[in-house]
Amino acid sequence: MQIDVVSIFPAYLDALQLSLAGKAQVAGLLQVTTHDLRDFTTDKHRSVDDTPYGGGAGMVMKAEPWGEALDALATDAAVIVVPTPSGAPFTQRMAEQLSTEEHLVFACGRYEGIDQRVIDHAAGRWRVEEVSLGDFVLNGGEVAALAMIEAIVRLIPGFMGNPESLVEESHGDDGLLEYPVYTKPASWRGLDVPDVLLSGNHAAIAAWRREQALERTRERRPDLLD
Ligand code: 6GU
Repeated sequence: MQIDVVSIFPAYLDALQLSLAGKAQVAGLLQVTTHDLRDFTTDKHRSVDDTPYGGGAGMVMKAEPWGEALDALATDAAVIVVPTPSGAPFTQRMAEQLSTEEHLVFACGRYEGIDQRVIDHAAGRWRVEEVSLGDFVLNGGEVAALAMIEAIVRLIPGFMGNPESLVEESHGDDGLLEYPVYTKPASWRGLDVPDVLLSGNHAAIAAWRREQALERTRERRPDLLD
């Protein structure tokens, strides 16, 4: 998979060279390339933003550099991902789908967002997904893109050292949050690991874990049970 990320702060994405995503790149499963939006400007001030039509606070990212960047980077096979708090929710299902694509281009906006004509024009040429991480506001799309890319690339076949760890996790196929987990020692600061986990009774362990997952989901995310 090829991932291109366009941002005025490409260094935000440096963390992708670390850890598993870095190993996946060395192994050739993944290539992440970051780009500075200002390299696609043509004016001497390399300006990327301007005041909003209609007035209001803040600045809007200009269409021209984004148009040039997408023209230069997006192949016919590309899916354009635009992280924005006004996007559709980014979900595990979306991560699974995007992990099957051969080329993703992340367009990271700052300020009040990108001129809407960039998205509308791109949508005539590529699949464009405007996506949000949740109901809170970040200063720009970079941290959101980092999170989305990690969620996506860990699903690429061969990426995880132990693919079993993808099988039972929160937001998996059963739609429940993950059950609590424990490791040695069996007793720590007066707190004991639940007896059933030491019983060796695999059916009882599975039943306990399912009950815990249900209880957690009821408590924290009742919307997932509807
Ligand atoms: Cl995708 N972008 C920004 N700027 N803020 C967010 C977000 C995305 N998701 C949640 N908050």
